[in-house]
Amino acid sequence: MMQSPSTSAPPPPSVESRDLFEHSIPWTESPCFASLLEKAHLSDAEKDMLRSYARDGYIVLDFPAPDIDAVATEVSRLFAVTNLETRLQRRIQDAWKTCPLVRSVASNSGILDLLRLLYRRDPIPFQTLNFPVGTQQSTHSDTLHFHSVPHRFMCGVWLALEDIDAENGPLHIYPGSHRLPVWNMHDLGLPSGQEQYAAYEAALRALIQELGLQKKQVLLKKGQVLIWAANLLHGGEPILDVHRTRLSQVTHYFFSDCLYYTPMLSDPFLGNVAYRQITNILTGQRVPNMYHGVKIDAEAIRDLPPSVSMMSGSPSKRSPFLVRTLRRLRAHLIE
Ligand SMILES: O=C(O)CCC(=O)C(=O)O
Ligand SMILES: [Fe+2]
Repeated sequence: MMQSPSTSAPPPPSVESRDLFEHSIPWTESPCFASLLEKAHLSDAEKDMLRSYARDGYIVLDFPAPDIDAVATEVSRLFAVTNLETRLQRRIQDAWKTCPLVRSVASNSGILDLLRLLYRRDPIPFQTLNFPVGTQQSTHSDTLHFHSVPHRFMCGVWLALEDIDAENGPLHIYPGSHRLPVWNMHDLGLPSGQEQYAAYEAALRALIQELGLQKKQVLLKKGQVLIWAANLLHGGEPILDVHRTRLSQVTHYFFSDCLYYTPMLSDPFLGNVAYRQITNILTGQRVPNMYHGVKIDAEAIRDLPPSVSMMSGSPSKRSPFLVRTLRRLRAHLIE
């Protein structure tokens, strides 16, 4: 006798519903965090730190390596010898590729152990940025630039290579703001792309005002580190003393077994996902994009026919209907 498809389908894997909230989001951001923490075999100090990261979305600690001066000297030297364009940009991206000390900061084993505790997955340092002075960057969430599926498996680790005070453009954060929903371009009704960044910044300013979020300047001593959760709102304060430097390094980390992508450049509901091909700074190797335990070939997805992957590939491959829709969306926003 023929069986109906539903009765012949294999039973779903047996999984405690509670476990889903452990693996689909970092445990410190899970609705089950309190009970997960209770079951965890950790010291009281570790539990306190995890509770504070869960509540505030950041922690500050001493960088677990002694020779910060050597890193600071090396990073100033990088800016002294680099070309004019980089000096004007006031940042060097991925100096880890050529500078062993920058790489050693990104690969510090104490930080990696801590991130393993905070995220319960293997951390993957994938980008370094070094700054000679404050960035004065407007308030944003890093989820716009770096995001993962499952969500929020990303964090920033920011090391002060000299003392930071109110005068030399410290970082600012909005404690607890990581618990807000993720507001990326399409969540705000904006089409993807750098052109809409000003609208994104304005939306976040309105959100902060509406919710009455309280800003905190992060005044770090040389050798201190700030770790922040993916969705914590943060930015750079104005530089009050233009003669001051603000030598620093930020390393951005993803975690194992995720899809990695750039939401700012993606329209997921139009089939356009800007996947990232990240390199693990620890190994120098590419990291596969993983979805439900399966390796995803981002290049192959991009080459699917237009009816399947509607907005990806070259413009000539795109569905005319979606091209028109996107054009209308953009025109509407610019009006
Ligand atoms: O260093 C700063 O002022 C901002 C850095 C930042 O936003 C980041 O690295 O994600
Ligand atoms: Fe950022």
